[in-house]
Amino acid sequence: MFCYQCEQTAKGTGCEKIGICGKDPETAALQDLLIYTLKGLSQVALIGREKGINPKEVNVFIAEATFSTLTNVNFDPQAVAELIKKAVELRDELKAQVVQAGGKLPVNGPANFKLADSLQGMIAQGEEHGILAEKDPDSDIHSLKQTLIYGLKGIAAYADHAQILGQEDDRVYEFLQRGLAATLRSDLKLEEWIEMVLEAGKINLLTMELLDRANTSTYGHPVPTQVPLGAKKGKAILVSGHDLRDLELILQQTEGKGIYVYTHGEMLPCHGYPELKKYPHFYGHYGTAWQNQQKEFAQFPGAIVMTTNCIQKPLDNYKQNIFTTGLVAWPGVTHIGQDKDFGPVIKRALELEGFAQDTDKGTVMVGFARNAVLSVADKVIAAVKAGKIRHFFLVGGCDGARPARNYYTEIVEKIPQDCLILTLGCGKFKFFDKQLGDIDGIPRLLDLGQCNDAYSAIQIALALAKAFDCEVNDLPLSLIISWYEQKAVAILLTLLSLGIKDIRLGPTLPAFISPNVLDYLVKNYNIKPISSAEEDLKAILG
Ligand code: SF4
Ligand code: SF3
Repeated sequence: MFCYQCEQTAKGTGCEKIGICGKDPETAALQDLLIYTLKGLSQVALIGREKGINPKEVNVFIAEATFSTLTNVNFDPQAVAELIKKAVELRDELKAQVVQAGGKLPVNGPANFKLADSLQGMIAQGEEHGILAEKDPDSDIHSLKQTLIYGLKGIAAYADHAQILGQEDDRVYEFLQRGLAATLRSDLKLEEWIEMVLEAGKINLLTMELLDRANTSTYGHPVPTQVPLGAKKGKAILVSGHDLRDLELILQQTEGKGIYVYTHGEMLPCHGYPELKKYPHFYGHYGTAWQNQQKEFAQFPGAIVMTTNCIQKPLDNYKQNIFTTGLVAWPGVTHIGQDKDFGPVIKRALELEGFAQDTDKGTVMVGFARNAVLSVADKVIAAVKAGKIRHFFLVGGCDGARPARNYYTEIVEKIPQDCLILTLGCGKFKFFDKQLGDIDGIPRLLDLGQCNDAYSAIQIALALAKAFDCEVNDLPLSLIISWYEQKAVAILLTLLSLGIKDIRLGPTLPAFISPNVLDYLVKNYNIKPISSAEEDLKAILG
């Protein structure tokens, strides 16, 4: 196997024997084969589009299947194999329609390959189409092709979330297909690849806007909300991942059953949505970020549901308590299927002891998405003009296990009192429960939401730039980003496509970025790796 799509990659270069995330070589090969198959399906879909054939089923499937290969989503070889079979089935159905409409199909490659009958045969096929086997002879083009694929995985995740809540835009689906199919091409020049990668950033902004609309039109705009970190005596279900609809369904299905529902990880900001917080048994938040789940889940006295990334290998001491749904899968873990009947989860929660008593561990504030922040924009702008707010820091992104990530805790602790800190993503768990005070009633730490809510952060920055009649790059704003998986790659591409400069990225730079591509990013965007909290603060604040 070879995989270097995430920040945790082995030795900072690539996982070759087994994934640090727990992905085994068989699943890695199958994921490679799935991406290869999706490239072929995308080629056929693009030709179909020219002939006026554009089935929704194909569009949605390509987004879902691409999302399933994102880090920490699907570890089940059987589930990946089913997706490959479905991709081939859709491809062949679409080919027949395209031929009938007079379309001309590619004569070789993934639009034509014959899928092996057995799982072992599929694994062998996947090995033939891995990242290294498909390597472009030009290492910079190879780097940009991989960057595009990882950006597409992030876009696919956001598109899938938006689609679940009824928001779609065909430009997103078309780009996913064009991007996937483009990676088969050998005729594009370096500049064209750079353009394509930046286009991925633009499409991701559109996708995040769709998702923002999906979330806010379904559940209302988040409002500032105190979330307890302790527990309520009684039976409990813990919901992790990013899928708001799954959480809503769990809240509905547990009504009146004497079960309290808790959020984990990226579900924390859900407490701010009016249409979710209205459930009296939606109690509080448990635990921190994904990399601590083996310890934290083992101690949770109820059932646990993983709705999206980031699942870790379930330990035996809680394997019977954890469930997956949507695109998440782990071999041997009960999966809640498309009927979304969470009955088995409820049953398990009622069997388990639950929390024996009420415990108070304080609270954290969530709900500072764009609507809430922009409603106090006048106050914020006045505070900046009066010199009470010196600088804004966006410290956000993913969390992870690497000790170098303590940088993010340190910098938040050291940011001076006259600065505001905006955050989003699970990276916040490095500092989310710190009491950082306020400036004229404006909390110094504003939680904008999930990584899925990066659109809010961009809208806030654009609104501030408008108010101060300047460009985002001229604002007293510094972006200090932590990345781990491919949604963060998509967001980074969006920031670059908007021309945002001076981003500090860490804890390490992506292994898939070649030295020349990095050089291009440094020259054009002044992107830089994080250094130490002191040095970076000195450089930013002078
Ligand atoms: Fe390694 Fe990350 Fe790929 Fe997992 S997703 S195999 S940790 S590079
Ligand atoms: Fe986190 Fe997995 Fe990226 Fe959503 S939950 S930010 S890593």
